[in-house]
Amino acid sequence: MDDRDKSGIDGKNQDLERSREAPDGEFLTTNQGVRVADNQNSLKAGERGPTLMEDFILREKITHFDHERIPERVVHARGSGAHGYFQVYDSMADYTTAGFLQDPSTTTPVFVRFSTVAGSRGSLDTARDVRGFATKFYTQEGVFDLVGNNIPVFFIQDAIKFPDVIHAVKPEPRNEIPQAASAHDTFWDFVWLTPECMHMIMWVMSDRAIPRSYRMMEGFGVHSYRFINAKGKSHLVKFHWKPLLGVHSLVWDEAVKLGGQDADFHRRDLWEAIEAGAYPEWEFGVQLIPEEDQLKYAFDPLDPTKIIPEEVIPVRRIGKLTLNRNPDNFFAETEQVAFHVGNVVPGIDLSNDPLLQGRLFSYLDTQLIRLGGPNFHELPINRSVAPVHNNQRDGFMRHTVNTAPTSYQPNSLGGGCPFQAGTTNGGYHTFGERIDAQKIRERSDSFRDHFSQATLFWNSQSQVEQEHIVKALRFELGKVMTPHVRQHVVDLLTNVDLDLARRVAEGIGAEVSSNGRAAADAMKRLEADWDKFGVTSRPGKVRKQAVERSEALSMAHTIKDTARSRKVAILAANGVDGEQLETVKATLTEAEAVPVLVSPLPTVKTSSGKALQTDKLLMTAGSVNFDAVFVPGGKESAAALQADADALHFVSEAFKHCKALAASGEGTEVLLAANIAPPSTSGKTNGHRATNGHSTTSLASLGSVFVEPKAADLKALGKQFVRAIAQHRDFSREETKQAMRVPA
Ligand code: HDE
Repeated sequence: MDDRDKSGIDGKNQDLERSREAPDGEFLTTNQGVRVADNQNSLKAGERGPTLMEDFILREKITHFDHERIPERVVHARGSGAHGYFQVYDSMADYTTAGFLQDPSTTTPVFVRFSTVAGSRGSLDTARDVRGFATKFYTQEGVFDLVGNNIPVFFIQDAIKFPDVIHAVKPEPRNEIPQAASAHDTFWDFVWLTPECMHMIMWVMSDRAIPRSYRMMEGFGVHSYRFINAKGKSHLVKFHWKPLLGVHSLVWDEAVKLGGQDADFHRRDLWEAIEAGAYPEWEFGVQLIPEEDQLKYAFDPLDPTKIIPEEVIPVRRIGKLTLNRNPDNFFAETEQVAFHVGNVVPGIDLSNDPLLQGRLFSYLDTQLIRLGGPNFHELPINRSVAPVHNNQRDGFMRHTVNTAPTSYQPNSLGGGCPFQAGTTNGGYHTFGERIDAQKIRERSDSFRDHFSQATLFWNSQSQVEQEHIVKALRFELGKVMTPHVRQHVVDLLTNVDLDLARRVAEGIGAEVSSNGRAAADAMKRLEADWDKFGVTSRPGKVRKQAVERSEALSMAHTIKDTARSRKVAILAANGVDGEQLETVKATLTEAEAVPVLVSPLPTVKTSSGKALQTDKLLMTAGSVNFDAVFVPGGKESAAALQADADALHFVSEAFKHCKALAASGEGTEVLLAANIAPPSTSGKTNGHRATNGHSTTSLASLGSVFVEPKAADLKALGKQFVRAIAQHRDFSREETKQAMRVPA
């Protein structure tokens, strides 16, 4: 008999209900349910006497407190999670028997945990780092975990190198410095000695490593997995998550400042969006390779340092993930959730990717130390909604009360239960891949091309994206104190792209030969030093990729059609023109953006005397917390803001970060006072002149700065503003930055 849960979308929520506790209207008790009469005073021998050992209430409370902490994850310690559901668009029966991928009417509850990798649990959200994107599908056939990242490749090809790369990136062993940062000697020392890192290095030095939001990141399964259909046919499959808000990033200066302004920036963003009903959504994509075609490409699909370019095999979008509920309790859910790449369901199988193979060991093992024993699958967030019956017994913290008279199989005393399912009753069946090989400790030759996809990534970036990669590398290597480490990373870059290497070298004082043999010279230098340190994973022949550029690799081509959930600061002080403020605010709200009143004052009085509650005091909210800024008119308000250095900095910083700006009426003068102007405007006399000589007409010539000095058509202003916010940033400002009067 099949007693599987059929409760669908709300299944996990109902399941969690069994474990929820709420104190509403209840008395305080001990853990034994005894009511506590006094929670303010311990039991003492007399008024001024010592506390008594006897005080079991005190001892229970303090003992529990002393044991509140569990070991944080060794990687991905800092995270943020949310509940949601998944729905497939069309049956995938041609490729897989996985039940949750058969029927568009099936909704599968999920829990997703996003994370940074290197930092500890209390570190900042906006560090330059890979982001984890781990999804637990509570399917009717058991739990399927897709434990992925926001970058489609990894640093290393073999699991045996994982402790090394993580030790290298973690704070240095002598002084535990720096926290949550790769910009230090040991990381880059590992990189130059591990050339297979180069493709991943390009991604982590790009703005992908500083996402604007968890909601605006792609996700990737990284490894090839397998889909198996009812006939037993196998396809290798790469999994993708494509965010419907597009893929957007911070700029580095912003990321650094957010570390101080709001270390919880990504957590808060996810939490607030879900609370506000702006549910984040991703489409689930697959790239499929028939089993027999594995070796047909210019990369080995088992090599986790390689992508399948989307031009070679398009990503087929097969379903949608929606996150619609915040956890009730961070520890119980986000901290205790335990993912495992070995949690697969029938129809989804593993590949021989040597990194995936090592992970299959690691994830179960790590939960034993982190969650203290083998029963972590019983924790509410981890337990399957499909029923669990087996002969596993006992262990620390066992929750299940097994009532059967037997705990072995085969048995007759327990009626033979639980029965083996076989494949006819939905039992998991492993793909019968034929393996006939000698045991070796070696890397496949098909894994040795370490540069061609790094070059593909570089070539696919926009001019601005390339410049950001150069700056990131200069920053990171600029913090490396050992000259030979810096030089050898540049030597590796020389083999990725000569122009890239030259630009980085220039900024950090490294060398690139100018004799036309730069790459060969760099490789010679590397080979000599690799010999000294016993490096065996040498690069082999560079393979010609099918494409020289791939649009999918650049964020410049992403979705830019919505201002939904974007935070817009409305900067105002007493005397603000309430009508201007409300008109633009209404347009923003209509576009589902989130207007936030920012002011030096806790309450703002409009020119008509209305009192508005400030949402964020200027001193608590830098412009880095917002996607765009609007400064409404009102003589008194504009004058106060022009006289306030923090307000001017707020505006000019948003401009520097290429964000959309708008101003109406006298608000325009605040922009001018903040020195926002294209270079040609200084000294021009047409248009409304501010005291510093810049003009509002010239402001209007800045693509994404919108001004209405006469406050005539504010609806049109609002609409233009919304369109610019949807563009995320106006990077043309960076392209011409050198020439522009941008305050530092
Ligand atoms: Fe992980 N990884 N990893 N990893 N990983 C962990 O498991 C490990 C790798 C990823 O939100 C740990 O429960 C090894 C690739 C995510 O709870 C640990 C190797 C990818 C998360 C572990 C890798 C990931 C983890 C630490 C190389 C992207 C957070 C805590 C063989 C495809 C999951 C834990 C969460 C967490 C081991 C490489 C993603 C130690 C040995 C590649 C998203 O088991």
